[in-house]
Amino acid sequence: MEKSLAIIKPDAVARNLSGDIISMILDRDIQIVAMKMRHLTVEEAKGFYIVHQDRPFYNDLVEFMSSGPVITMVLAGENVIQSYRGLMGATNPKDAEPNTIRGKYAFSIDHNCVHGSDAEDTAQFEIEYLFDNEDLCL
Ligand code: IDP
Ligand code: MG
Repeated sequence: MEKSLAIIKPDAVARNLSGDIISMILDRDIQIVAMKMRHLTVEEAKGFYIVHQDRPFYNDLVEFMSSGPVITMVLAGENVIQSYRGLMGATNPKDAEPNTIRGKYAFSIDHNCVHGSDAEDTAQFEIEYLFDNEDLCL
């Protein structure tokens, strides 16, 4: 079973969108096998987004992701990485379909409500970064 790491970002948690976002995930027949609410430190957010360290938006992204509580989840299912990315919608909500999470709720590219792993190797890094193996209910 493929796994992906999902985050409900601080903007969506603060706007009380977590319940609907979780429903949208479960309605897609994606399984949630671990879930934890947490407030990432700046250092934790920096490490999580280390692949983007040379991008111009890195510091803003780190500041945003550590600005308030997030909900972190491990998703499981067949082809879950691509199916959850499809459900999230495009990075820039202006390009996201209306029935996607970002299309429905996000206001801007830097406050876009959700994160999802983009490949098997990044999923493995992100899951191990935020969860212990025994946290997963497989
Ligand atoms: P993704 O979240 O759709 O995988 P990535 O390219 O991996 O998109 O970028 C990670 C996050 O960085 C995005 O979700 C978004 O919040 C932020 N980001 C990406 N590109 C930009 C940009 O051009 N300006 C500001 N923030 C950006
Ligand atoms: Mg990404």
